[in-house]
Amino acid sequence: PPATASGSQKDVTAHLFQWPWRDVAQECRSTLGPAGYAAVQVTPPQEHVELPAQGHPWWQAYQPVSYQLDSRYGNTREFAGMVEACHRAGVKVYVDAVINHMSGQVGGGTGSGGTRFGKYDYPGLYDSTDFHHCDGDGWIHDWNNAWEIQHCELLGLSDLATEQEDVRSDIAGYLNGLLRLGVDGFRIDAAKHIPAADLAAIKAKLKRPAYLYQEVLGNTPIPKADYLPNGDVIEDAYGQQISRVVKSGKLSWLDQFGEAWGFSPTGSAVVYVDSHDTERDQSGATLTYKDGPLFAIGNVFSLAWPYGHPLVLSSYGFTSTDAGPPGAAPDGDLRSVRCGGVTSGPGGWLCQQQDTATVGMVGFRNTAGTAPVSRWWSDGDNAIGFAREGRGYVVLNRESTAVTRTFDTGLPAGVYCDVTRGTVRGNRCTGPTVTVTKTGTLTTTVPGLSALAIDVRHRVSRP
Ligand code: LAG
Ligand code: CA
Repeated sequence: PPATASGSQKDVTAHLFQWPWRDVAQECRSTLGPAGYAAVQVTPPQEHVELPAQGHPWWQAYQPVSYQLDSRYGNTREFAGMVEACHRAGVKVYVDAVINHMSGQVGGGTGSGGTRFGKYDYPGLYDSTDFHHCDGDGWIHDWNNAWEIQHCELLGLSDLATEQEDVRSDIAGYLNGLLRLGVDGFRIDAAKHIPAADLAAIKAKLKRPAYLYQEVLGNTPIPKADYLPNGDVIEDAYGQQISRVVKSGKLSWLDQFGEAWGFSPTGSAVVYVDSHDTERDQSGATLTYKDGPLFAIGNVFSLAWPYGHPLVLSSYGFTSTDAGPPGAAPDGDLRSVRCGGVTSGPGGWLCQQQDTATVGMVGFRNTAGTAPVSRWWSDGDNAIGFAREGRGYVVLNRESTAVTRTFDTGLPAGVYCDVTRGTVRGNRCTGPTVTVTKTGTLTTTVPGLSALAIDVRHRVSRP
């Protein structure tokens, strides 16, 4: 990521799950740019299947029909306008690239751009010879077999023969078209299902530099490390562990959170508390918006802690895991996003990227830059505090009762805005402030199930 004027880094990406391009453009201008997000991750933009009988589920987007940018999220012109608007706002655009497979529609169908297709037949693009055909039903069955995982069908989705030169060229053609429109990078969907060498060959065909982060879930039988020569990897263990610790462990365990936990190298890891997939995981293991203050604690920790490049999920309320985005017309067309959803029931658009604490912590992270963690304190249980030396200080209290104490922040004296509750406008904090003394101490009370964070760019007065 690029260095900012102060030498700190911007490295938070907002994933605007299922947002139409015009709304992403507006969000780049109004929130993402001003808040200091580095990038936005958008929904797969290619033509996709249409499944009216299933109520136009969100996952239509993960079944490509062609590489035309003609989807329920918008057309090529709207996509290009979005990239331009985001760039003007200083926000990069990362595309979720579905290149392991095409559709899983055995009977074929008509795509969002009007293309008629069969499961192994995409006119003018792919025919049956461009796909893998495994024995039996063709699906992946043995999840301990690396060959099967990469050469058979994930969920019955027709699996592209990425070892073939013509298939590689068609995929690279799609990605190059996006790069020509100004796209800055790609989330490689289902990367684990594509041999790392095939991805390397596709990457070698790209005509402009592109940032890649590859979705390689787990480490067996296919190690994430195999993919590091191509770019970054999604470290899915991060969200699992942060969820486990916050839900049922102790925050005091987090003092070495990162590589010491067996995670990928910090500079190569993309991390999240939850993703569009894990927020739908029915086991209840994942911290999601449904967890309220516990989610907020995991989220604040994640943005304060210098491991990996965080992805902030912006999603919508749902009861059915298949439910498409809010307010869609019966034909699947999307209306523009209106924030302000509630966290129960279908609920509407949640717009988590606008939450005061999230915006505040994006600023905190940018301000902290590469400053190391220091001055770690814990109550040995579920309350912790730590500095990003000389740049910021954060307290997380997952106990049910308040913590009152004098924290050693090491920060310059002054009055600071608690960026988890307020924003600085002019020289005033819209939320509560706290005072750091000239010895760098802060005496305060942090209520149960809450957080406090201060940083040197949000100091509202000096002594
Ligand atoms: C991913 N990463 O590797 C995405 O993050 C994940 O959301 C995608 O699954 C998956 N890979 C394939 O790109 C999603 C849904 C699936 C859905 C799939 C294809 O989570 O539920 O499968 O997209 O649309 C659906 C049905 C399956 C069916 C399949 C094929 O749910 O029951 O077998 O379609 O017809
Ligand atoms: Ca494959």
